[in-house]
Formats: sequence, C-alpha cells, structure tokens
Amino acid sequence: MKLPAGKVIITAALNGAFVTKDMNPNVPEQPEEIAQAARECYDAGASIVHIHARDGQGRPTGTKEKFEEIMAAVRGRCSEIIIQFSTGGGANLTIEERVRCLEARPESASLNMGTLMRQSGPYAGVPFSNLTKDIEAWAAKMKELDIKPEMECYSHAMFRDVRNLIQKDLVKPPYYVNLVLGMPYQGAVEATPETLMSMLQFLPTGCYFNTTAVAAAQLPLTTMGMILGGAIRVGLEDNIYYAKGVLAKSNAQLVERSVRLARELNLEPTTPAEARQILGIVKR
Ligand code: KMH
Ligand code: ZN
Repeated sequence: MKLPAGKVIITAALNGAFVTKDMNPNVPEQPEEIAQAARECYDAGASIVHIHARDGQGRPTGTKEKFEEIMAAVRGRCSEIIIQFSTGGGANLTIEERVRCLEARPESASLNMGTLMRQSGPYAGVPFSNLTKDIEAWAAKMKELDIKPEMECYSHAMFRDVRNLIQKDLVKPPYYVNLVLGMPYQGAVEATPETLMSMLQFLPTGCYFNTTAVAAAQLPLTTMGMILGGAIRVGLEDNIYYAKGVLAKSNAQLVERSVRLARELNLEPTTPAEARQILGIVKR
C-alpha cells in the first residue's frame, strides 16, 4: 500500500547495535547524545527515531531503566517525534533482555520476522533468533500496550510470519513492514533494485512499507523506495558514510539529504503527527 500522494515518512535509525564510535565518532550512544540526535533529525524532517540502548561502555543493553532514561531525554528535547525502540537489541542480549524495552512504553518498536545467522565478528555462528512463537508473543505484548510494531523482513521468506500475525489478529491495521535489504547475515537478501521490487510483490494487503538498505545501498534504494510510495529509513545504524570514504557528520546530515531528494521528487516529509495518523500510532 502506498503512502498518501506527495508524502514520505522518514525514520532516522540513530545508532544500532553494531556501529561504534571507533567506526564513526558521531554515533550517539548515551541518552543525551541520542536526544540531541533525535532533535536534529526532527528539525531536518524525520518523523520517527529508531533507537538501540547502550551501556556506559557502549555495549548494547536491554534494561528498562536505560530505555526510560532515553525516553525522558528524547522527550525533553523533542516532544513531537515518534520514538521507536529496537527489540532486535544486540548480539550480546538474551531474548528476554531484547523485549524489556517495551516496558518503557515506546509508541513503536521493531519486530523481527525471522531468524538469521551471524557470519562474521565475535558472534559468528550465533543466530539472530526470532522464532515464530517469540514473534507471536512479542506482537501480543505490543498489541496489549498499544505499541505499533514495525515488522522487519530481511527476505521474502519472512512474509510468512507477517501473514501469520495478520491471520491471528496479533497486529492491528494498517500494518507496517520494513524491507531490510543487504544485512550481512546468512538468510538476508542483497540490496538491489530487483530484491526491493520483488519483495514488494509479497507485501500482504493493508501493509505500508519502509525501505532500509545497508551501507552504500542506503542512498539509492531509499530514494527508489520513496519513488515507489514507501517510507524510508536512513541513519548511522545502517550506514556510517555520507559518501565513499567520507564519514557522515551526523544522523541529521543523512536525513537532510533525503529531504532534499524527496522535495526534488515532489514529496514532502510528513510531520510526526501526520505519520501517526497514517500508520495508526497512538501518541504518548
Ligand atoms: N539493523 C537493522 C538493519 C532491529 O533493531 O530490531 C535492522 C534493525 C532491527 O534495525
Ligand atoms: Zn535497529
């Protein structure tokens, strides 16, 4: 399903679990840095911020307290933007730790729609586990707490679990699916125009879609995604560069570029209020 004509919803994925300040010193890790980045992205035209929590050493963490701290810090700087927490968490977190962020009551949260295998780094061979029974339990919890799930699909196979949630009425319409292209995990599709086009064919009725693409594919494929009528996600979680060999100065710099491109294409970024209305997100 396409967004209303002439509109694009922009998410800024601020930090993720994997990228560190060694890779790009502009990655926000602590609550005040995250809040500052969220404000800048809102000013640049983002409606949603997707956030992972880090402990004092910069490692992914899943404590309710840290997520509450982030929530308060972001709300202190920016009352409008939609806050989305990650239940993907990080490779060092247990399944229980990954969903604790829901207790901090974000307006939206990511919900990963299948299992992938990490193939490199210290967690090579450790699965990014998202079993159907866990997906169902997390969706039920999000429904109970009025948290909008963004259903993350890394391959065509994952639409099976999207359909399962819809059939079991565990997600409320309109549904929101994030097409994640180019994750360096076994089982994830590559980031190409062909994979984006073909995944769209599998989108169940009543789903809005977002395009996320990793590394150098972020710019071309999110631009393609907005032309196709979808929302887009940019930010340092998925891509630390502005151009080849040039680190991005901030998340906002990546949002600003997408806003420039959108306007050239006669698309206007939504406000957070418009995005809430389109996606059926309850403001808190
Ligand atoms: N790292 C992204 C490509 C999550 O946080 O739950 C996918 C993601 C999932 O953002
Ligand atoms: Zn994430």
